[in-house]
Amino acid sequence: MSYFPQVEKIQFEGKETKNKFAFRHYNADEIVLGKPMKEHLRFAVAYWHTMTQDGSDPFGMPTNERTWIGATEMETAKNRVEAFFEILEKLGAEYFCFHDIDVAPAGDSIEEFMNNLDEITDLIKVKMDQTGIKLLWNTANMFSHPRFNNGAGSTNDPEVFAYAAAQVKKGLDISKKLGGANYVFWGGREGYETLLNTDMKFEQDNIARLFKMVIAYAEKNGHKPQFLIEPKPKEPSKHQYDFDAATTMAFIQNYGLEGDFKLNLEANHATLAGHTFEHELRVAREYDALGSIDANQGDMLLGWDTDEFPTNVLDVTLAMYEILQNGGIAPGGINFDAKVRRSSFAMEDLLLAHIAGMDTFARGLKVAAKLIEDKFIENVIAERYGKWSSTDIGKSILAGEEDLESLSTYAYKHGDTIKLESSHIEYVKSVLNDYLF
Ligand code: XUL
Ligand code: CO
Repeated sequence: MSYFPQVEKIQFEGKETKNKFAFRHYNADEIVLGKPMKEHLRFAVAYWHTMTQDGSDPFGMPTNERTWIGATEMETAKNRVEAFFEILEKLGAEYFCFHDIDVAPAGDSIEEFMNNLDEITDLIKVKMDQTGIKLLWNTANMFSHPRFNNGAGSTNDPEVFAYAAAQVKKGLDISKKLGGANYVFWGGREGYETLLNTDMKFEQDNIARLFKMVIAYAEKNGHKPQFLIEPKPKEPSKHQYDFDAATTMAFIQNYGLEGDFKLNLEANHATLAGHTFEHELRVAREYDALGSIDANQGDMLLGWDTDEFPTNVLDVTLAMYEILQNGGIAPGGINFDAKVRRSSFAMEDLLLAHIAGMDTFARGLKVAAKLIEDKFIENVIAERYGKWSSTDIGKSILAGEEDLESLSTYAYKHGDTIKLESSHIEYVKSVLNDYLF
């Protein structure tokens, strides 16, 4: 049975097409910088927003029309697997991501939950084998259930810590069964409400303790995906420990988790932290820790995580520039951690929204590739720092031949005749616009 009988596999038809179920820019096999677009972009669909989001918000009831709701929770879960793979295949998206509770009902006990997970992930495996679609990452939802209201790894209750460990162990077993390339930790409630009752050091030590158990188990289990931490500064916690890329790298280094752990960076989380997305990607890249991305966009007029589908070509271009400069995103990918707006409630909006996101990333990729081919940004930067290589004083500072005294002597001699160069930022931005339009 088909959930989208009116839609065939989405094809690339180019910018002029009037067919809304067509790609206007994403052409999977088109070569960009020596590689097919699909290998650069490694698109993934997120189970939670696509299959379980119902369109409700704090002020209103569900709006989404979803034809996979069955008579029981298990029936719905099974229908969702069918529908999800139809969406992946029709979009030509080769990867997917999910939380444990997205795919299987929690049941009435931990045992029932785990059994449900086994049954549904067996079904998912059959679909993966049939279609060749791969698991980019899975994760354990350790933030929705009331037991986690004081955190999971950072909880004040060791029994909750044990429950979290059981969920992660299961997540790793599922990752092994499905050949997951990465495994994500987003610390939804790994943070605090008030320092009046919080031992911050103890909580962070315990998160690291859980992560070390994870590494040990993965090694023993014979399946070690790339572990990724997904930073976010707030929401649902008032303050989350993995605030942004730099804070999370400090955590990773502080606890000696480098290499095993990299970052999964999300655009809307970057903006919530007061950064651009490209800033977060650059920070990760400089630590050799750019693992994967959650593609979406926030609304600059709102202060929360709106998880919109990415449609801003400038932002995506600058993100793709970082990804290309990183040598690509594999074994990570571009996961649409994005949901349709409440008023886009039709089934077909799930396809249209992903087409919009994929087309935007295709455009961003093409523009970023052109910027690299033309060495546009490279030249701007080389020129801005040019004096470090064109002057004797620049060269000798970099060669380690100077100290405070010698530089002080130099400054006394030349300090009043420094000739500054303008950065011409407006000109640079205007030329960048020529690349976009
Ligand atoms: C929440 C968020 C999560 C993670 C996975 O803001 O981004 O969906 O991506 O837990
Ligand atoms: Co995310």
